[in-house]
Amino acid sequence: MAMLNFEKKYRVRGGTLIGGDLFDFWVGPFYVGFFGVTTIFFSILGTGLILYGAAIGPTWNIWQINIAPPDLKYGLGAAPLREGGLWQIITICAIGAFVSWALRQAEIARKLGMGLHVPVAFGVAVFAYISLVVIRPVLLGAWGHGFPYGILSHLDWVSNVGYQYLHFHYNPAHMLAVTFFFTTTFALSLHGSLVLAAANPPKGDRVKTAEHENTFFRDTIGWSIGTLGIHRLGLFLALSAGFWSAVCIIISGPFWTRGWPEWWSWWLDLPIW
Ligand code: BCL
Ligand code: BCL
Ligand code: BPH
Ligand code: UQ8
Repeated sequence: MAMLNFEKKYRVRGGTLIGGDLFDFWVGPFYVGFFGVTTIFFSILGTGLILYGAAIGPTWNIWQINIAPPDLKYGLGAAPLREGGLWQIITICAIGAFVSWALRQAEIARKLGMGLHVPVAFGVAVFAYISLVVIRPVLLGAWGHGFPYGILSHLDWVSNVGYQYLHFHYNPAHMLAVTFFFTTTFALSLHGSLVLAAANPPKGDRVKTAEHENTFFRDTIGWSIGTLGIHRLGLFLALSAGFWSAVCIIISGPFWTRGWPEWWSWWLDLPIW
């Protein structure tokens, strides 16, 4: 793979978080690093265990392969391998792989003298995953509350848990999360289309500038958030979507056990009616 001059200049040692210059090198385009090795370790072990689980399971049908968490009776204890123990080890591998991935991103950012925005943003996705398979199960007292690892089975879990609270759409944090997801897509579609409109003029015409972009939205809606502002807004919207998703599932069970529609009775109970 061709290497840019810029990349040659920045392929220097140092900036690692631990271990000095242990594994501080590149393989082809990939930076390795200590956390690259731990990523590979957890990913191969976790994926291997999923394949092993499929091999001892009833099917190789890709849609139906399912690695289920332990029965609720095992509480927060370790379960036998075939009865949820596999799920527990795979969960440890997944968290190990995701955290290693974020730490490797942090090392790459430090080498380049960049901010840690990307690993921090990824941290919100990891937090959402950990809220599903660690935080909520621990608060409810059983690993059995985690979601099963299977393409269709994990959808069944979402549906079942949703109906357990009668109508999940009434969960206020779910409303915030859904709204942030929609708003993120809205913002990215405005941003992508605006940048392409300015940067892709017809043949022979000049590439337009940020001033044009600002003016387009001043003419349209009376205000422009600016070229830096749209990226701040996008990051805020996307991280809010992930954050409120984590909140909406953590509160379902540990803090609210009835149907979510009932939660809204506080509105009818206001003393002003
Ligand atoms: Mg899910 C759908 C993975 C948590 C609700 N989900 C999907 C599929 C994919 C997936 C199979 C497309 C996702 C996508 O494009 O994302 N889900 C997945 C993973 C996790 C996860 C890996 C996780 O936390 C580790 N899903 C959850 C939790 C629910 C949930 C429990 C709330 C978030 N998910 C849903 C619903 C749907 C999915 C509802 C769907 O309709 C959709 C589907 O079609 O299901 C059949 C965006 C990310 C990218 C575009 C980046 C690329 C990601 C690739 C495609 C992931 C491949 C995963 C692979 C099959 C898993 C095995 C890994 C190997 C062992 C290494
Ligand atoms: Mg809901 C959750 C939208 C209807 C029940 N629901 C969510 C949220 C999101 C949403 C706000 C999932 C996003 C998320 O958590 O991402 N729901 C949504 C919408 C509707 C909807 C838009 C709709 O009707 C239009 N939901 C319903 C109906 C209920 C319902 C009413 C079912 C009947 N909903 C639930 C339940 C849950 C949600 C139950 C949740 O648990 C879920 C939630 O909030 O979870 C937190 C977060 C992202 C992740 C968890 C992914 C993490 C990825 C990790 C870190 C990396 C994976 C790497 C991968 C393995 C690598 C693959 C290999 C490479 C490709 C090589
Ligand atoms: O590198 C990246 O992107 C290119 C990082 C990443 C990110 C980042 C990255 O920097 C950021 C900022 C986000 N994701 C942000 C977000 C959003 C909000 C904050 C949120 C909506 C979101 N990511 C969601 C998702 C989803 C969803 C919605 O389901 C998926 C599937 C992903 N993100 C996926 C990814 C990866 C492409 C990448 C990333 N987000 C992280 C890659 C990584 O961690 O690699 C190391 C690990 C492996 C190569 C494999 C590990 C295998 C495990 C050991 C076994 C599998 C276990 C698993 C639990 C089984 C699940 C089965 C399913 C069928 C349910
Ligand atoms: C066999 C092997 C892999 C050996 C490796 C050797 C080795 C020992 C390596 C160690 C290091 C290590 C741990 C490597 C792991 C390699 C693996 C397995 C990687 C998996 C990669 C992965 C998770 C891929 C998924 C990608 C995917 C499906 C993304 C979804 C679609 C999206 C969102 C695409 C993003 C497009 C993109 C590249 C954006 C980046 C970008 C942004 C965000 C941007 O803002 C911008 O403008 C400023 C850009 O332009 C500069 C961008 O490019």
